[in-house]
Amino acid sequence: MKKHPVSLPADSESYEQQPLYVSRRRFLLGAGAMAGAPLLAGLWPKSALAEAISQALPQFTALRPAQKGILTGAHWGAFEAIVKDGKMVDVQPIADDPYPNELITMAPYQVHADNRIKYPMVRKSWLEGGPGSHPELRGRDEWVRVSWDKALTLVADQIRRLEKDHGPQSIYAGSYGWKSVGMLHNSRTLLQRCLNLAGGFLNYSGDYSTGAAQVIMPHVVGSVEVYEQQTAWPNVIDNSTLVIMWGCNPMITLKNSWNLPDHVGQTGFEALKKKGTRMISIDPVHNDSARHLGAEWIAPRPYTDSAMMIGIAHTLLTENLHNPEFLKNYTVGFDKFEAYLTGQNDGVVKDAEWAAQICEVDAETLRKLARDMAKQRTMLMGGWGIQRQHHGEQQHWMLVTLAAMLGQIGLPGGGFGFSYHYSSGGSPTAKGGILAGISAGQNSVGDKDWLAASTGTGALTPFPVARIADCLANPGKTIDFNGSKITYPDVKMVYVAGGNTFHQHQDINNLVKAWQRPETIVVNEPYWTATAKHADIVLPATTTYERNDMDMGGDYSQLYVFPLHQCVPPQHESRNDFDIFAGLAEKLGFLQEFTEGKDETQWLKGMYDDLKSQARNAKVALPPFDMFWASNNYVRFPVPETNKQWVRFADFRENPLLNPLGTPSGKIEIYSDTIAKMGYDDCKAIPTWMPPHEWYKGPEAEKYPLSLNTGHPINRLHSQLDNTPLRKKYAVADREAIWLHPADAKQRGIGDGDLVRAFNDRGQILVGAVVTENVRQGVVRISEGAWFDPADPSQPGSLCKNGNVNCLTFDIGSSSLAQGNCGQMAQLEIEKYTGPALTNTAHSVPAGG
Ligand SMILES: Nc1nc2c(c(=O)[nH]1)N[C@H]1C(S)=C(S)[C@@H](COP(=O)(O)OP(=O)(O)OC[C@H]3O[C@@H](n4cnc5c(=O)[nH]c(N)nc54)[C@H](O)[C@@H]3O)O[C@H]1N2
Ligand SMILES: Nc1nc2c(c(=O)[nH]1)N[C@H]1C(S)=C(S)[C@@H](COP(=O)(O)OP(=O)(O)OC[C@H]3O[C@@H](n4cnc5c(=O)[nH]c(N)nc54)[C@H](O)[C@@H]3O)O[C@H]1N2
Ligand SMILES: [Mo]
Repeated sequence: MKKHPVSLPADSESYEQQPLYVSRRRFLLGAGAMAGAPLLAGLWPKSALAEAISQALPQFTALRPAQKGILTGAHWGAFEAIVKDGKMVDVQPIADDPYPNELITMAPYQVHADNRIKYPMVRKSWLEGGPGSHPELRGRDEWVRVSWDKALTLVADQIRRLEKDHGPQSIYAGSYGWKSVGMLHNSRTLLQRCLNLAGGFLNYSGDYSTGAAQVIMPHVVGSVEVYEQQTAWPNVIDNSTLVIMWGCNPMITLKNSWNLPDHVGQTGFEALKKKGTRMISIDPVHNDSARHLGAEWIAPRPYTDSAMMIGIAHTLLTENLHNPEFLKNYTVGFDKFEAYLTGQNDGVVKDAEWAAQICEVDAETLRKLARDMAKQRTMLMGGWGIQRQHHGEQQHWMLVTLAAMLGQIGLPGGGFGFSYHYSSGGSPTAKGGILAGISAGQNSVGDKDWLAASTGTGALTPFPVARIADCLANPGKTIDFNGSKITYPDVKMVYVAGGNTFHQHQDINNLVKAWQRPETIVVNEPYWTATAKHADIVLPATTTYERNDMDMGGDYSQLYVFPLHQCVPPQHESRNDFDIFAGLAEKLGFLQEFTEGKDETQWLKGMYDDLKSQARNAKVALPPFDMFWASNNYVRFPVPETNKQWVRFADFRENPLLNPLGTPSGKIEIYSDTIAKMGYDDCKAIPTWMPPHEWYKGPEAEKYPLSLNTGHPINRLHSQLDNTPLRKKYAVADREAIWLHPADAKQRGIGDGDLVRAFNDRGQILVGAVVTENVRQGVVRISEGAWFDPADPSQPGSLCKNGNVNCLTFDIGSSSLAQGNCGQMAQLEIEKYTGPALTNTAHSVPAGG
């Protein structure tokens, strides 16, 4: 099979016993003893060993001749850390990173940040009054320092009590979030491993990234699609003559990856630019990618994309630009969609004029787009912001429908791709092996009776992740989800390790209230984030640079294996999440099961040995673990030539009977009988335009005329790095920036650099004005990720002094089908801020901390 499924590797098993960190000193001694390698001087010298091996084994690269530091890395890239006197002082990118990312320069500031959590801490009222004491004081109570032993005892006691008295569904330990790279020190997995051994826990399904798309796509094309390998970049560069970036800002979003990035995606876009391939960006924001790549800019009204696509489809149909042959052989239900386009049933013709009065892109531009797409080899690259919306399912369904009408799916350089902007989808897949990380184990669910009583089935059903506030606030409530019903249990404890709920979730002021329902909230964190500040017990966690680990580089390419060497000792009293959960496991009586008797090095060696035997099967030789580790070098696997020309859906196109899609019909479903049978009025059986919950034409627009765009930040990963000096690059008057159009600014007397209050009925935030023609009039852009910092934490809805945009978004599901989040939309108003001067305290340490 030519398929390149990219799923996160199945977690492996291994674990360690007396974890605690391996100190830098012990580590060096150990490494030296293992390999007899010339690396004992403290900093890694030019590695003669690496050179020697790489001559014998080309995949064990010696691409870093000027090695200066210790090889480690992050979501933003692999790099060498320069350490002096036990402090990280500088970094340099690895030599063959084709597109180094400035974010790596913040590593020293991450390690030595002023707002690290230094010690285990307990919220005063909780410590004094026990679980459930004064939950309204979360976020403003005092903190009390306790010993590790005391902190672990407090947490273990709650886990034990709740598992016994209220069952596993009373502990929400899903802990959604981007944590850090590393296959061993994987905070969320470790949390779940511990809670599984304790008797089970409540989990979530889906994610904040593609909540809507990943649920609708299996009904349409038989796979989640958003995380699948794409037609390989060399093939796109050779064959595509028109590239549409639909709500897609790849030069920014490709900076970071789930694993370490290979940064191949940016080189693909650069190659298109160099070749002069025509590119069009469809986005209410003239985004950085469009500007850098010289793409044409078409700016629809936000949240109206499916109407715009439907209008284009109508032109394709009526001007006979569609491909009936393809529709007949490879899709089902086009006739029903055609009836919708022509208004057969509702009397509304969905032509370009109809679309134009919704999306406010003129009809002639839409018709021209249709003609341009049809007359050449067109690749539709869909970003994900367009589906992080009410009815967000429709956008990707419509993009697939457009591509199906064009009939180029499965042809070189044609069709659609939903991850060219993410983790380098389309970076050709290498041949070697995949690291399997530590596993969460089974959700064993100790006492089945609890579940039978609470769910009627004996199975613990995860809830769609973005329903968390709804779930916490409404035990017993039942919601629809993808054809089934989910009833929320009564959550009494929340445990977060590696996520930032008070950034990621919509309508933060609503979350503040829902967050007061559980009795106990535990957070493992390196920093005093808003989530940590709103906990009862915080356990200080290390950063990647304080521990040894390994990870893949290139989510889709599986191109590299990077060692992540410990650079400095754990700061203050912080511990690795592994050690924190091993400590809990010990208190709960299953230390051996948790660690499997292995320490950090043994776990890493086990993972590497497993990888090495996969590589051997693929006829790729790797050095033994000790040598790999001692050399301070990384592996770069070879990429087979055939993978460089791999075309997504080519096999399906070649023979749809032999290679059917995973849909009920085996074909692309423009009409889904499965969805029809669910009978939802907010997700129908064909892609449909439905006005969203809030938009510029809704009644809410009278009071709140501006449409919000909350794209992903240029110089952060979500909330990560907001507490570093890189914020000087984007913060305005020390607040998150708001980009607004000159006409909107003028109308309100706002000038560049002014402090602005942005508000609606849900909340208000302080932001700094950037007046720019790079946003469409009527639209404001505030990136997601600024740390929540309420001016008066005792007053829900008080002004957020740092500009957290999720104070303005609303918290409803995208539809009954997917229940994805709607983070990319809201109506709001802004005014020049004239109130008292307010100090930004988002990155400061709370009282007692
Ligand atoms: N309005 C709006 N909201 C959005 C979005 C949007 O577009 N608009 N985007 C959404 C999307 S796509 C996503 S993925 C989410 C992201 O939401 P999150 O994943 O919650 O965001 P991060 O800022 O990456 O938070 C990760 C947290 O883990 C901590 N951490 C890092 N390493 C470790 C570790 O080793 N151990 C422990 N214990 N903690 C660690 C970091 O300090 C940080 O606080 O946000 C979503 N929210
Ligand atoms: N630098 C950086 N890179 C990242 C991340 C990060 O935080 N920072 N996060 C990572 C993660 S977890 C994810 S999920 C991905 C996110 O990848 P995406 O979800 O694709 O990124 P966004 O920036 O949310 O949205 C992409 C573009 O969609 C546009 N857009 C928003 N609303 C609309 C609309 O209604 N119509 C149209 N046509 N366009 C619209 C935005 O203006 C933006 O330019 O990025 C990943 N990469
Ligand atoms: Mo995401």
